[in-house]
Amino acid sequence: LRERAIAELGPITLLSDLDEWDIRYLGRNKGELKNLSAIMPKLSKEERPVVGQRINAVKSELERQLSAKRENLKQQEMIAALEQERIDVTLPGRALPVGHMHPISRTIREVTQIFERMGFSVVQGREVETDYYNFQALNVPADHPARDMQDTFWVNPGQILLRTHTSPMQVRTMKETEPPVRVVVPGKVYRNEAVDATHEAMFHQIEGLLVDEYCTMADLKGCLERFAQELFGIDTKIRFRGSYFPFTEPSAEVDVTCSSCHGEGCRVCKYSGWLEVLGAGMVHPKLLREVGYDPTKYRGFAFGMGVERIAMLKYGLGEIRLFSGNDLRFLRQF
Ligand code: FA5
Repeated sequence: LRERAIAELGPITLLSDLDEWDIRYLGRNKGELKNLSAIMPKLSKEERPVVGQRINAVKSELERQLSAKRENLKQQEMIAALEQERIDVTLPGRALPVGHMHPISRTIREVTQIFERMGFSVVQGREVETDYYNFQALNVPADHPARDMQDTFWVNPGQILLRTHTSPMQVRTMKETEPPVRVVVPGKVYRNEAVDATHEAMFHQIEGLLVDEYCTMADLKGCLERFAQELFGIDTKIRFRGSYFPFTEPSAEVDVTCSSCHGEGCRVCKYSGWLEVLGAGMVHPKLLREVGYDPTKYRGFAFGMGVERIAMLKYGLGEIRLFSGNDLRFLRQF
């Protein structure tokens, strides 16, 4: 048995063959050595220790040879692998695909940077708000018709909601800080809205708020004109149209000249030459009182702009749904 086992071990070159050999001779179940031990009970008392010792000696020897062979084969496999997988370190590397900023994130960054240069700081609000901050504190009581201006996604009807605009941050900011206040607040907002080419149910706004002892509608106009010219170019004009928001008085909707149509009218602005991008006004004295400011001493202006609408203007797009459509062919153009 010993001679046969050793003779068979010699020519083995594969680790898998070696495992088979191991099972055949040394296997604990049906290995040949094990089978040999089965004759022990048939031997006489004197023969048993002699035969037993001999079997053990062969077993140890085969085990030793097996592990030596295994080491040897492993090394050979490694050498072969190293030979085969040789790497040419002088080859140029493969370029990895690099991601980039989403056009909406980029627009938010450009807009907030313009306001930062005018002395505003950027703060973040929360997307899940209370009825108090989204409506009541903004002078929209429970039965007020202005609630219908923005259809609401409720988390807990009448109490918790997905904010319909970034204006709740006006109240939160004023409650937390003493005047003077100068902040812009970018973020997502949600409206239960019929979606079309210019309306999304989830979109982004940037809120602006300034409160100081001296502050007029002219400051608001100057600030927004400067913003529009920095973002869209020095020839850009803005236009104020009288409007209504419960939290500003007076209120206005602000349009900017469409930079896509070069005077002829285009799909982006529906051939009018103007595109509405934000709502604005002077902070209502009721809000100032609500947060504990003295309305005879302080005044403020606020505005809220739609980021998608601004990006549409900037990039000459007629379809708002492209931004959230996840079509890489669209996104890779930015
Ligand atoms: C508001 O949300 C007010 N909170 C804005 C405001 C802030 C007024 C501070 C006064 C003072 P409005 O609902 O008009 O207003 O929305 C503001 C802007 O968001 C719009 O001018 C438009 O650019 C954008 N917008 C509104 N609805 C949608 C929509 N469904 N999809 C994409 N953009 C929208």
